[in-house]
Amino acid sequence: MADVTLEALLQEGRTFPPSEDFARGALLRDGRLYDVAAGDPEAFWATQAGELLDWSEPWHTVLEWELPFAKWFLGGRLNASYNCVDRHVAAGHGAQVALLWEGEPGDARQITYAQLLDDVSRCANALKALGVRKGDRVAIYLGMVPELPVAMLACARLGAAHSVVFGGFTSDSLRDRINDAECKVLITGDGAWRRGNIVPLKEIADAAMTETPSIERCLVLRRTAQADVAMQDGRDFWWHDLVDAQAPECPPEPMDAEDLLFILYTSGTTGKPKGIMHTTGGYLTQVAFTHKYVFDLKPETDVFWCTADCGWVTGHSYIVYGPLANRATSVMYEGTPDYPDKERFWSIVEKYKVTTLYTAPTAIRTFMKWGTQYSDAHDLSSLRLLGSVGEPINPEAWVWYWKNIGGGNCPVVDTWWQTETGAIMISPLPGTTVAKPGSATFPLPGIGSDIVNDEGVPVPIPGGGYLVLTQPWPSMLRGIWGDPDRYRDTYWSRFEGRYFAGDGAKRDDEGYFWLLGRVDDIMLVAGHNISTTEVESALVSHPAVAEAAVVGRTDAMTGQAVSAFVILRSGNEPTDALVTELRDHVAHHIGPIAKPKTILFAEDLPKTRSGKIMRRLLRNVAEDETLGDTTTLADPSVVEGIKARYLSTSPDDEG
Ligand code: 6R9
Repeated sequence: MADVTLEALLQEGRTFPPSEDFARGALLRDGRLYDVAAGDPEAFWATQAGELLDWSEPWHTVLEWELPFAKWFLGGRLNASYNCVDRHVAAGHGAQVALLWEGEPGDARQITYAQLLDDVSRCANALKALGVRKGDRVAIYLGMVPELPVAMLACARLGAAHSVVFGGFTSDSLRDRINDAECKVLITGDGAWRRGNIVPLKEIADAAMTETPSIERCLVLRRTAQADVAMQDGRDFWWHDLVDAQAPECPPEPMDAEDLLFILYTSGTTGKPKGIMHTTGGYLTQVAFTHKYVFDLKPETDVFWCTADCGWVTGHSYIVYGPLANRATSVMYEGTPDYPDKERFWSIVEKYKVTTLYTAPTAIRTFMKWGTQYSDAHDLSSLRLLGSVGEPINPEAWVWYWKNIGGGNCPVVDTWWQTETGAIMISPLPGTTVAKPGSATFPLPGIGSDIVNDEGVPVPIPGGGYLVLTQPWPSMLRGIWGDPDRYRDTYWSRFEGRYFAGDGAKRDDEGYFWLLGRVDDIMLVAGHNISTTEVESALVSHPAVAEAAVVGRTDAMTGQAVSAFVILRSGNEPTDALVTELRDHVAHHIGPIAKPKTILFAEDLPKTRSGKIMRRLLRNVAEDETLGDTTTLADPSVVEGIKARYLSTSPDDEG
């Protein structure tokens, strides 16, 4: 996909060095760590593992690399729950708040490290009583309540791998994930709050459990206190009966560095979900390292808020394991940004004096669409650092975030990584990197990456192609549960000896990395590769546009033509004149080749439950095909609505 037009694509000239104030106080004030790591990556990671974690047994070998299978810190023993909780209490920090939990209907709980140790130990004892042993798998299907991280850490304490299933998934998805990993116990709740309504978790879990032969016991948390929750005798136990009755001491099981810590399913665009495996020592090392240095963490003064759900990898790594390993104080929020009102996020920032906010482009674009009145109404001056993850962030959204949320003085870290990478891989270091809006900047110290062409040959700077990772990293996936061949085929067969991430990327003339979206989404127009990200970013740079998704649709003249779906910022009208203006705007910013042939204004875009735009379905709409699998959508009605509008609007077919 290396292509001359890439050079002509969106030019982002703005640069943002860290403010002097921020740089002065930052943990890393220069780029020395890059050189240290590049000189000897294994020694670098060994230093981090030793500095950031407590080991009950030292490792004898840092890395064993039998492509594509890596083992880190061989011979080393440690326990993740001990590292996230016990050692902080032992060091005298028991009274520090670990979780500032904000419940959806407005209730709140503060959980100190000492309390967390009690809770995790009791929960671990309860799991033991239910028959959970080292090496077992436990499924967790809960909303965003403190008992979710407690349950994860309780599994880790016993050496049982958890498999967290996002609380918005259906009973079929839950069933398939339980069966794939043959989980022995399911932890769920009576219900979860969602925009003032109750999601009946136990009912959904019951439906799943009719076809999950491996499940022996089910632990049920009371959260919503609905009247009739069916409990099956001998199988189902209430959390408040069983967990609360346990002793608050439970010795952590010493685990081998390479013992499985968790399985997390990622659906990708097609096929059966993949059970991504992460192990204990390497994963914990890299999440602790990245959480500390990418977010410049000061455990004494920072209040860290990652807005993801624990059902995704971002929640695993930056709500649970990274922050707790680093003894951070974190906000955990049960609800959504728009309930009970559109000020919810900003009142939480103000209430808890959040210093570090880590959220997703989909949320930022939604805030842009709403306008600044909601954030303006709150004191956000506690913020000192902002982060983004999940999709490429359009330069305009980056600048909006920096200006309106960060007040123009917080660095923004755009962090690229995946469920498979376990932890952040490409990101600025906020005290030293000069940021460019829309660029994730550079691979972190200790990370090897490159951009290659179709033949796997590195593309010189500047230039674009496929993003690959060139050397093993501690938190890399150890495989796909039950399917080593699929692991090799999916990630290691496209380019020999290198990990293929599935994303397109380019480097500008200063070597900055720009992520261009999934390669499956790249369009081919009149022989030119055009990235969805760049056309979308050009559209979003127009003041009327909040969000855009573009796809290629078959075209007799050019092979494919660009089809755009656009969401306007509030206060703008969807007129024909605006269509013309937007097409010209793209032509002006990128070039005539990228000019959308059709533009449809929409109220919303089809997104996965974790907020990523699903272009595959928009392609179905644009091609007038029947819609493909919509089960991973957050709201399937959105794409049906777009389809109806698309069919009733005759596409504008002049060139
Ligand atoms: C952490 C997470 C991974 C895919 C990844 C890429 C996209 C994530 C990004 C980004 C551009 C960023 N992605 N962060 N693209 N810039 N900062 O999201 O994991 O759900 O497995 O998704 O998300 O396409 O390959 P996961």
